[in-house]
Amino acid sequence: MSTALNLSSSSFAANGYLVVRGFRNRTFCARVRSQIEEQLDPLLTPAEFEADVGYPGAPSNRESEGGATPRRLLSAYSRFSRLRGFSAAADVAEQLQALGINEPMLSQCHHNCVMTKHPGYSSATLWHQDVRYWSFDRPELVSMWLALGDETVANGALRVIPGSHLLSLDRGRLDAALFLRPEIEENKKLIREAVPVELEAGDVLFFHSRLFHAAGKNRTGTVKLSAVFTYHDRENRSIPDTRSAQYPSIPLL
Ligand SMILES: O=C(O)CCC(=O)C(=O)O
Repeated sequence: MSTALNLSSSSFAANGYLVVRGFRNRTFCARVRSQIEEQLDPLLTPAEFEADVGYPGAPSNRESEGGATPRRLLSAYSRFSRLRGFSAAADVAEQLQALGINEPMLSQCHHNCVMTKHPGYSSATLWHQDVRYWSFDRPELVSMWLALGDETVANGALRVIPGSHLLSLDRGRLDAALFLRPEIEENKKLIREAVPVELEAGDVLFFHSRLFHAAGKNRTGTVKLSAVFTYHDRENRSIPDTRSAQYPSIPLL
């Protein structure tokens, strides 16, 4: 169990993200990685492939070179016992409460995955807000990103635009898939404010569902593994008949 909580919510409220260093130790991360590695070769399902998302740098289809590269191992809560324990742990609940999620519920519908950013065929993720495809009463969810190894710009660490969760942008600044249109002058200015979030194994990034973020390809020779879970308040319900309501959420308290 970690004691590395950061219970100050003011920087999260202003910036839309918070890094808590050393939330878990390297031994824990190594144990989680070994559970994950057992499911990477041969690849166990459910999984999402780089070829499925069509992001820049992704193989064009599953049959092309690199087309079998996984992007995420899905349903992490139910398939990895160590991540199940971690994602619903008391200190996670306490940290989420400090960030304004009073009665945290883990969504099984969104994230709930291990991101597997492979060398060679990983893609870049353009600037987006996660909540764009999610359906809740209020767009106020928090995701928790656990680095299972070191995350650097070279292996595709996340970049975030501090404070962008507070912006309300005209629809015209986003493309058809709701990514920021990089050719627009105002967007160029916004993107210049971005900062990389470099993490060491065991560090955790909490980020608001409206925070604009992006990530590059993995340009190193080693796969980058990160576990990601999303939480909402019990009072912030998913809209019936949407993808967000497909599976029940898990109460942490
Ligand atoms: O690691 C990446 O490529 C970015 C992932 C991401 O932003 C997301 O899944 O929302």
